[in-house]
Amino acid sequence: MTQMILHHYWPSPFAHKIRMVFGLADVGWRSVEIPRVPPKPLLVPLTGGYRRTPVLQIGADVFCDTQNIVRAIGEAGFEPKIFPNGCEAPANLVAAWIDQAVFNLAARVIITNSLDTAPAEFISDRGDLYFGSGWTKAQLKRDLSGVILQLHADLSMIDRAIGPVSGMCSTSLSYADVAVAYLAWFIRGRWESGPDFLSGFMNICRIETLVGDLGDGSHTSLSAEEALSEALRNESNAPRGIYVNATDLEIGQLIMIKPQGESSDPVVSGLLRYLDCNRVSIDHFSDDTGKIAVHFPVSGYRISAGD
Ligand SMILES: N[C@@H](CCC(=O)N[C@@H](CS)C(=O)NCC(=O)O)C(=O)O
Repeated sequence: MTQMILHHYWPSPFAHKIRMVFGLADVGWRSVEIPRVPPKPLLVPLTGGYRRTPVLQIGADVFCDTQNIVRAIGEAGFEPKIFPNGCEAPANLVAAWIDQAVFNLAARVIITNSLDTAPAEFISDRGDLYFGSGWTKAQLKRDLSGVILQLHADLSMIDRAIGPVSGMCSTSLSYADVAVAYLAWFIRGRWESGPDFLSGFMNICRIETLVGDLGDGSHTSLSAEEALSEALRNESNAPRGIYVNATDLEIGQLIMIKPQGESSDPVVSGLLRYLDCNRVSIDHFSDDTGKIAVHFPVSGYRISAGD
């Protein structure tokens, strides 16, 4: 199998989650650094327009969103290391809740605290992405203390669920612990009160250290241009078909995909290649990549017929 390529930037917390999964499963990978804000002209030919970070490329297959990326890494033979003792279902549930609910609270706290110090272009981009178009600095500041309370409540729940020994969902570390660790890494590194805030959660800190000690696998650097030509040289062998009853979509039909919720994420469209209850895949073509398959998760995404 061709070695996996992670398109990411080093300060990205979601990318850090995937780098820690590489560490957990001892995966060798290649690193393509992408810009922190659009335009991302050497990334979007691979994704059909999806602009979030990270993205995983395996030849002519491109996986968007970390829940889908982790599934793809598991399918490449690393499942037993990512989900020891068959803990896949509870680990995915924990990670999904952290990604969708708890991460957002942490992002609100961190962005609100950097409103007056981070570059204006960055704040404006992330505000539209995470809070939708109507957000204001004044409202974020008014909401801050309540958001910190919610974050505290969620971290307390996580801390109690971990307990004083072993991992959260298994006797050894799993993807659930990686999800806890990336959240802690984000809060500790990007919020000046983060280390103090986290010091009240001993079990979270224990997991953060254990996962951090695993490192991030071994990687080499690759240019974005080389990654595009790798897509061009390869062909996707990803399956075709519809394996879910609750849909009237058909193979080959134009569909639209967008992350759920109020955000400035662009809509991605393409011809439906595959759909099951976890994954939706489209066929995509660009001059830079040739024919490729782009894969998204179903959970957390709006999928509809294209017009
Ligand atoms: N649900 C997505 C969320 C990814 C996400 O929001 N990533 C942040 C970076 S940590 C992002 O895309 N920020 C905007 C950007 O990089 O352009 C996932 O799990 O991959």
